[in-house]
Order: sequence, then structure tokens, then C-alpha cells
Amino acid sequence: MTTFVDRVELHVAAGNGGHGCASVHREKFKPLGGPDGGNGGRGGDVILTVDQSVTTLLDYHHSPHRKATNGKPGEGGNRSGKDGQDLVLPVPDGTVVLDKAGNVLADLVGHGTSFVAAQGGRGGLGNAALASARRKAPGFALLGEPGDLQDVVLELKTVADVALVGYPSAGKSSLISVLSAAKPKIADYPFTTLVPNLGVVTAGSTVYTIADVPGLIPGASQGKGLGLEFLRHVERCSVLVHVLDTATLESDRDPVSDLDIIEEELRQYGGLGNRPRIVVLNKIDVPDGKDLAEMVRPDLEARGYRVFEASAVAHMGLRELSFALAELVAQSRAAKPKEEATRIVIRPKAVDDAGFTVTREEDGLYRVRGEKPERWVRQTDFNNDEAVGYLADRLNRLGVEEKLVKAGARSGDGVAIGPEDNAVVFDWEPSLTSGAEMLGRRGEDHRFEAPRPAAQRRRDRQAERDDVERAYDDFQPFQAE
Ligand SMILES: Nc1nc2c(ncn2[C@@H]2O[C@H](COP(=O)(O)OP(=O)(O)OP(=O)(O)O)[C@@H](O)[C@H]2O)c(=O)[nH]1
Ligand SMILES: [Mg+2]
Repeated sequence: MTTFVDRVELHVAAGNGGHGCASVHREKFKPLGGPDGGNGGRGGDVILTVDQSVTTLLDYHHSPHRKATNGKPGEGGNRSGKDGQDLVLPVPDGTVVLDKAGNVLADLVGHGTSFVAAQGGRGGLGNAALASARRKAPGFALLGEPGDLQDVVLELKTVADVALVGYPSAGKSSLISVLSAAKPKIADYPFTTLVPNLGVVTAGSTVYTIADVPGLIPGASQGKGLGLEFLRHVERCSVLVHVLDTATLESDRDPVSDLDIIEEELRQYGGLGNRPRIVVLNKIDVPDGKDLAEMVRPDLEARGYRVFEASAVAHMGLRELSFALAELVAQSRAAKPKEEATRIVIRPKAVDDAGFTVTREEDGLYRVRGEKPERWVRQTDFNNDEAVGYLADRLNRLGVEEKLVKAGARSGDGVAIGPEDNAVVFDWEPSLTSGAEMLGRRGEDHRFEAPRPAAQRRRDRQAERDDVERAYDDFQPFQAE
């Protein structure tokens, strides 16, 4: 039975944004009351948050698929759809979030630290929000965007100040049981400890945490015994303690060669070289153990170790040991820059929001990539001609047509917007004729129009562009609450 899980693959899906609504206000004797379609609600995010009462990733091992709720569609009468609810997933202190390639996305330390693992889709604008001075009655609305889908790996690295390492049965768990209130399993057979134990020690005014890892044996780096797998739990510690068995009955072992072997395995694992180390010669309540401890002590001290003699069973040397550890922990805390109690880490956006690129692919297709054009495509209802025309206008305004012309695209060439596996491909029909008249105005209801002089038309056109830019760039559904 698995009761401790320190690595899981988690599949999270943020909520989709609700679609915007296209609706026209109707009243008796006022058939053209204006557009009143509301905006769709934002999809819920999936957020990982450190909760100190959670100690394993077991829940996610059992149910690794999690989804936040979708935003509701907008409705007529200017009613916005409700936002989807964020899904907050509690994780243990010390959870590292990685992508599937093993890159660290976030390192969650400290109660409340959060990471948005998948961002909810934006809601689509309704036709009321799309209306402008010149586009008085848009007959379309924008689609809500799909929420992020992410596969992440969660890895738990216990957050302990002091880590005990050593051979199986050296007495690591026994030491934790007498230094702290923790009651780990202790027994006289090897590999009693299968998962790290954690205890809290108070020594004077210093409070620190102490953890063991399952015993190490020669060849652990090649996977012997329980391997080095669990050493990730001591990666964050500031002090390493070698627990050496002075009373082992195995004839080929002694404290000094045990130490060498463990050090070699630590070196194979890597990354722990700079931790201060101390040595505990355990089991000195056994007479032979005491003799052996005295014999090897000078040798160990000559190697630069501070050496403590102790007995977990007879409670010898514990006070001295716990105060020495407190001192080292306090020193290392003082040397570390103060971290914020709560940090919020947000996954950085992959693409620069402002820019886009046009490239010619080997198959002759022109590919447009960029945050905005890709988003606009996702927001477009391709069954609605007006919406498609509107997309073309937006792309023109961004300068996509110009860039296509510069890249050598001709009428009828294939243009793809978006990434390889999820692109919208269409045959390009340039709408760009001359600079001043480049924008065909769509979404106009001519019944609203009165004749205007040319200068007024130019001003209106500019106002329309400004309006629409504002509607899209200023509209911040994420700041709704
Ligand atoms: N005489 C004596 N026995 C001890 C002392 N400390 C631990 N032991 C015994 O050594 C055996 C192993 O102790 P554990 O604390 O389980 O050892 P461990 O290092 O945690 O072992 P693993 O979890 O298997 O890696 C148990 O039978 C303990 O009672 C000690 O100071 N004196
Ligand atoms: Mg143990």
C-alpha cells in the first residue's frame, strides 16, 4: 500500500471562457434599441497553493486529472456571464513544479505560496462591448477562449533544516525520536524507514526541523537498496549529519569506512557538497561501541569533522548534539537572504504580447505567430461572416497584411495562424488596397447613417479604430473581481 507519494504527474485544465453574446435590445416601437449582448465570464484558473497541513502528494496520485469550471456565456440585456471558479489545489510545503521535460516552473516554499498552473480562458466580448461610434450594431460576438491544458510534475522536497544520513540501522530514526516529538518506526532490520521522517527540535531559543532519509548502502547511486531517490528530500537542508554505527556486527564495516562510502554516494548524487557536516557516533551505550568511538574519533577530527558521541537508546550526548545543530542552523539562517513569507509565482508568458512574426514554411505556407493574432483566431466564430471580416480587420490593423506582402505572399497563398498542431489555415485574399481606405468597415448598420463630409468620415474612421483598440486592449476580464 502506498501511503507516501513524493512525485506525481498532474494533468490540469483551466476553465474555458464563456462566449460573448450577440443580441439587440428590443422594445415596443423601438426595434433598433442597440446591441446589448453581454460578455462571457472568465474560465477558472488551476492554482497550486502550499498548505502546511498537507504532507504528501497522495491525493494527486489517486486522481491526477483536475479541472476548473468554465465561464458562463454572456446574455442579452447586457448581462455578463459568471466567471468560472478557480480550482485551488493544496500541496505540501516544499513542492517543486516541473514541466514534463524536467524544467522547474515553480518552487513552492512557505504556507500560502501559490502558482497558477493553468490559466483560465478569457471570456469573449459581447456585441455591446464591440459596438463603437461607427460600428453601432455588430451582429456578432467573440468566442470565449479555451482554458490552458497543462501536464505538470509535482515533486516533494521535504523542507528540513537538518538531514540525517547513514547506513540502514545506524539509528537515524531513533535519534529523531529522542531529539523531537516525532515517533518514526524503529526496528533492528535494515530499511525500516521507507520514506523520510520529519521532526521538530527545540534547543534553547532555536526551533528547527530534522529529517532522515532511508538508509544508504554502497552502490545506492546505482540503485542498490532504496537508491538515492530520497536524497531529494535533503536537498534543502542546511546541515548534514552523518550517523555512524559504532556497534554494528557486520565484520567488514567500521565508522570511518562507512563515512567514506556514504560520502561517495552523496558525491554521486551531487549538489550537497557545500553543506556543513557533522558526525554522530551512535550507540555508545554498547561497551564495544564506546571503545570503537574513542578509537576513530581522532581520525574523524583530523578530517575536519566535529564529532559527537551519542546514544539514542540511553539518551547520551543528545543535549550537546541538539544545541550544536541549533547553532549551525541559526548561522545558516542568518547567512541566507530573508525570503518573503509568501511568494506568488506566475508562469511567464511564452510570447511577447505585442509582436508577431510571419515566416514562409517549406511547403509554401505563410505562418503567422504571435499572442494577439492567435488569440483573435480563437475568439472568432467562423460561421459568422461578420465575425470573420472583423478578424481580418484586426489582423490588418496589427499590420499582418503588410508583413505578408513584404514576405512575398500573393493572393491565393495559404496562410496559417497559430502553432503547427492547432492552426487555422485560409487562402489569403488581400483586402489592402490603398493606405487611407484600407479598412473596410464591417458591422455597420446603414440605417444609422447620415451623410457625412469626407473629413468627418476620416475622423470617424480613426475614432472607430481607437474604440476597437480600446475595447480589446483595455478590456481586462481578469481584473473583474
Ligand atoms: N544499543 C543501541 N541501539 C540503538 C541505538 N540507536 C538505535 N539503536 C537500535 O538500532 C536499530 C535500528 O535503529 P533505527 O533507528 O531504526 O535505525 P535507522 O538508521 O533509522 O535504520 P533504517 O531506517 O533501516 O535506515 C534498532 O533496533 C534500534 O533500537 C543506540 O543508541 N544504542
Ligand atoms: Mg529509520
